[in-house]
Amino acid sequence: MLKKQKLSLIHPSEITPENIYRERREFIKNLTVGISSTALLTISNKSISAINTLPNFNQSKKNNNEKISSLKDITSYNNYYEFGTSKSDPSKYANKLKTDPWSISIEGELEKSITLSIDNLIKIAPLEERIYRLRCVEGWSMVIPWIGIPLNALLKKVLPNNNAKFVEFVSLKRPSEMIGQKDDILDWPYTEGLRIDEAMHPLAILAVGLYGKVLPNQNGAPVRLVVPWKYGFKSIKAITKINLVEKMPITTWMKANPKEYGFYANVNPEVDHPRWSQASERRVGESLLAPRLKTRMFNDYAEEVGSMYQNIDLKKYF
Ligand SMILES: Nc1nc2c(c(=O)[nH]1)N[C@H]1C(S)=C(S)[C@@H](COP(=O)(O)O)O[C@H]1N2
Ligand SMILES: [Mo]
Repeated sequence: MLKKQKLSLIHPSEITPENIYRERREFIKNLTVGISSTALLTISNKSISAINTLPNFNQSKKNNNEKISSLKDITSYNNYYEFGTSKSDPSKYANKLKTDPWSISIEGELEKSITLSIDNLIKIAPLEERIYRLRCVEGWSMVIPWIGIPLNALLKKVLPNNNAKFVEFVSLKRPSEMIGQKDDILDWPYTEGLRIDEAMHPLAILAVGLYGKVLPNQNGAPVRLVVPWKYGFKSIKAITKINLVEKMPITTWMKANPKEYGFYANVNPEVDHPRWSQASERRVGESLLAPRLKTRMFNDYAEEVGSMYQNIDLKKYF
């Protein structure tokens, strides 16, 4: 499906100096240990945390000449309304969330519904590093080194039937630990969706880590979606359910404000949000005086994903 592997699909060995690469190999090896053996059965969220003792990413690492955002920015400037609407709320309050044990149920139009622990989820395919730019509809972006598995590896395992036209994703609802859910600013649980072909696209991943570590709670632990050609709000955090459905799901943001948020939410510099221009973006962490960066069609993945939207009016289906 991918003609040319570019940007974040570049293997780590091609974008890091040899020594960092070797450290990365060690890390990946540790993360994926047991994928082909039964050892993994005993790995819990806690033992995955052993990874936290491994060396940090090198700050100078680049992605297509874009500097990777600092771990501090990635973990302290977040959108996660379950913990409050301010960018600093998730880093303050998300540590209260208990992410172990966790289960994701996969149900709907498929051969057989299953429930997976995180341990079993990461057994489905080798963990990979993917460096993606996260572009928020509010007009800022960050470059984030994710660790995860392709979403399509999971979907292929559960054998969707011919009625499975869309995939609905549902976040956790647990107001006792998610203090933002005590307010009804959104209709909880947070819900998102993709068309089945979008969900099968190799760029879409389920992330369980970033910066060589287990995913911090404020970034969506223990598992979140990352769809790099779409606005950040499609990348739903703390997933508990994946539902294969026939009809297009109504997502949280569509319900909250259908004039401002559509189902597709493809990054598109030519179609503005009513309140924010989408033509350019500010990189979080850069000086406020730095010139804004030009936003690219499909967040620069036009070559990879453009064919999925050839026959639709992107102004109408925003
Ligand atoms: N469950 C849930 N997922 C969510 C959100 C949220 O409020 N709740 N916010 C979204 C938005 S608007 C963005 S921009 C990204 C931010 O991801 P980050 O904090 O890891 O950068 O998460 C998305 N996923
Ligand atoms: Mo966002």
